[in-house]
Amino acid sequence: MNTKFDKEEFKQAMIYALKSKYRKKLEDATPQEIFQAVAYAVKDIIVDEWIATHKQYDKQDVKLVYYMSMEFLMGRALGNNMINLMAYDDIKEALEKMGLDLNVIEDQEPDAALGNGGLGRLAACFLDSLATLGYPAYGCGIRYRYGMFRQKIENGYQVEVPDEWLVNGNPFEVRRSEYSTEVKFGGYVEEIWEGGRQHFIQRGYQSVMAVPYDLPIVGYGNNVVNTLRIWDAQPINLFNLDSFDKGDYQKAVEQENLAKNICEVLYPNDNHTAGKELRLKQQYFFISASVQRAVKKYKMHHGDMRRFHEKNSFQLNDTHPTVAVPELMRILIDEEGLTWDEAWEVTTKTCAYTNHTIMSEALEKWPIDLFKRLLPRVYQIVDEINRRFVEQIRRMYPGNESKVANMAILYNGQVRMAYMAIAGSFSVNGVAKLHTEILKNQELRDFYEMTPWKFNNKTNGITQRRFLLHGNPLLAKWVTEKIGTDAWITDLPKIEGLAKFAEDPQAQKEFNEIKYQNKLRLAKYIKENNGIDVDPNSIFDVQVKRLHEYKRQLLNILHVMYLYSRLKDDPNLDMVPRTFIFGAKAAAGYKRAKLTIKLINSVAEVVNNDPSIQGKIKVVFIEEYRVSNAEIIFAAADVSEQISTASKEASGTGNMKFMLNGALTLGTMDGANVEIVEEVGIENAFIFGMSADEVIGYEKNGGYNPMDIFNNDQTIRRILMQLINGYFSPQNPELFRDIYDSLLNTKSSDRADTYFILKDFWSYADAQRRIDQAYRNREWWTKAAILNVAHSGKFSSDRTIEEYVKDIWHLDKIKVEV
Ligand code: 26W
Repeated sequence: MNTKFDKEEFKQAMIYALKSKYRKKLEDATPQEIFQAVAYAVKDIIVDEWIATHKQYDKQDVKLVYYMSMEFLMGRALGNNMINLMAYDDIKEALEKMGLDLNVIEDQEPDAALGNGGLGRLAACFLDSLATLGYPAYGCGIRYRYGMFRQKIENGYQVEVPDEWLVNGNPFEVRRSEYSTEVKFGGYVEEIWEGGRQHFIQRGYQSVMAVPYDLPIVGYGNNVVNTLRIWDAQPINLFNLDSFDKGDYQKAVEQENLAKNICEVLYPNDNHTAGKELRLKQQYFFISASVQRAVKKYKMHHGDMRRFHEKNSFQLNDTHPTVAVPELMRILIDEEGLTWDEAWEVTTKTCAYTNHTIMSEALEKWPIDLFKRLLPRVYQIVDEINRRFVEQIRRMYPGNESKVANMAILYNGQVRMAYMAIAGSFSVNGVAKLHTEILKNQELRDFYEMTPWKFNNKTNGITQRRFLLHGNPLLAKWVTEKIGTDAWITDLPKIEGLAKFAEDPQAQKEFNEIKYQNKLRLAKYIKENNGIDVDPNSIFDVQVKRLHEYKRQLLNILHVMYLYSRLKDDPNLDMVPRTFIFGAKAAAGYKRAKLTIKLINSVAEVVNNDPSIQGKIKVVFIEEYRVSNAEIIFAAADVSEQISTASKEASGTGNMKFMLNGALTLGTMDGANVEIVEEVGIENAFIFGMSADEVIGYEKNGGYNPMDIFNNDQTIRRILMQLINGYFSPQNPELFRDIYDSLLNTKSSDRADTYFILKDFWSYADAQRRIDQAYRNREWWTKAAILNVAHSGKFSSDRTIEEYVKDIWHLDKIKVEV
């Protein structure tokens, strides 16, 4: 309960917002207008704390972390803000008194989908934890006009629809034009001597004005409100010049277009770089603006730029913000007059880099020509960073040019961003234990050998405030009742207190009832959104995440096809009814991923409409998987599918959200699954498949030959033939040929079955069989589910953030009184 909350005051604030924003009375307002009014009333409460927090920053002269990220997958803000203000129940009641339903109001808010998947959602969880723990922090990103596309499923195919998330305005944002700053592109560098030193001046450039919008990040129950600052681009108004010649006019038009394009849209690629010029523009745009602001802010209270790192850390969320390294160098040298060595010292004590993937397609490399043309001065600095770095490599490994080839930042006509991030940072971290080991021993081995002290692990986490307290209110309330405290909300390991109820019959009954209610809630959602009836007594077996070959949704659906064939052979087959639930967006240009969505929907079409199998299997593809419906999905899951090819999933965070909500993991020993099993015990999960070492071993030897399996295994052959004989696509038997080929390499020159789907098939099917058996023993299953919740304590992003603070950022907490 928030002691400062006053229902009457809240109501008046709402009514005032309706009046001033829409000239309306409550009874005439639309649901969207009511949402806006509620949000403004909530913002009213937030702003006082927001101001107080920033006053406190100044007063304590705090060190700040800037979390630099091209993606922040925030989801909806209203519910979470109310929860963190500890005013959720009060507001809910106040609204009920006015005859308003909070759930309906929350559903009016579009998701802020300024991210693709795991990396973007992690950034959002981190902001929540930073504020809740009272650490001074800014998120720095881009205010995309269109976020992640909205997904429609038409005739089984994914169709992308623009995400116009800002059409009704964003009630929580505050435009801070007073902090606008210019960002320059292109032109050339003029070098002049003046005052006994060389100066570099960018000429003939185009520029845009970066305008920040601030979003409040409310800490849980501590009066702390941090800031997510997202930048918009505006043209610099050359038309206002008193006189301009033709050249200026041309330039003005070009600059206007540049500004219009930069923040237009989030690139919807996950783990795959398209190497587009506009993306590099986006990167430099938000980084230059953020770094300029950070420097200005520092200078308001400090004189010595050589001590900048004592008050600032820049955390680079993957390689996307890496241009922060040369940009900080540029500002320190060109604008602040530091020497190269001084500037390098500051930069490498300010920047820290997090790696989120080992997928080679995801490694960002920019053609030198493009980089130089777009960022001429920054490129000169990159060139010098590289020159010195290569020199250092040669000193360490005289005569060993392969080390240079393996590590140089500029190589083969490209700028290798990951290598620049490593060279320019004092810390390089992976996102789960296994992932960090693979970085050290395989992917980044040479860098690890050279500078082992830079490398460290920070296993990811998730915020329990959104994914339990908000997403699963029934379970949240039950946890608090059982363990006799709500301390888990800010101290998740406390949830361990549940373990002693795992076998208690009464507790089991209550737990199962809650799971059942959550399954009803999801069934209702599926009925409303997909028109499919699902049985809440069936096992809800869920795989929700981005669609990617390495995540192996294909393995899942092939297994469904296998089960279906068994049921066709034997309609009386004894199995617990199962609902296979999928949710995934495929990158718009990723053909095979999109075809996999079509395959899932085609199988669903056949299976769901075949009365002969008596409803034993249902397949559901949930359209438009996103943060807001994820909360409903996790709460309802029995089985959490985490089946990536071992070594490929850096961490995964969905796996943690399922665990927290009492689903059992069906997974490979990959990413954070390894640590989940460590916490909950392998006996309370269903683990299968090749190990990371085995996979890496095969890869080093050019893969394996899936044809051996195909030729010798009738069952697998039968399933695969269904991909090319029209079994699920009678109108077009060739429809799934590409998927078939990807597994068997009959035409293409790529290696076949790169993700070891056939090789892991029987091991997966066996794990699925064990699930079927285990679910029949309701006491056992419920016990295991409760134990999963009880042992999820490690996976709070609060723990992760404390580790970043202790090992990397070294921040002090602030205390805010209002
Ligand atoms: C350049 C295109 C691009 C876009 C996004 C390349 C790479 C990415 C991200 C690294 C993809 C991503 O979201 N990675 C995920 O990060 C999560 C948070 O650390 C991990 O839990 C996931 O395992 C990882 O796939």
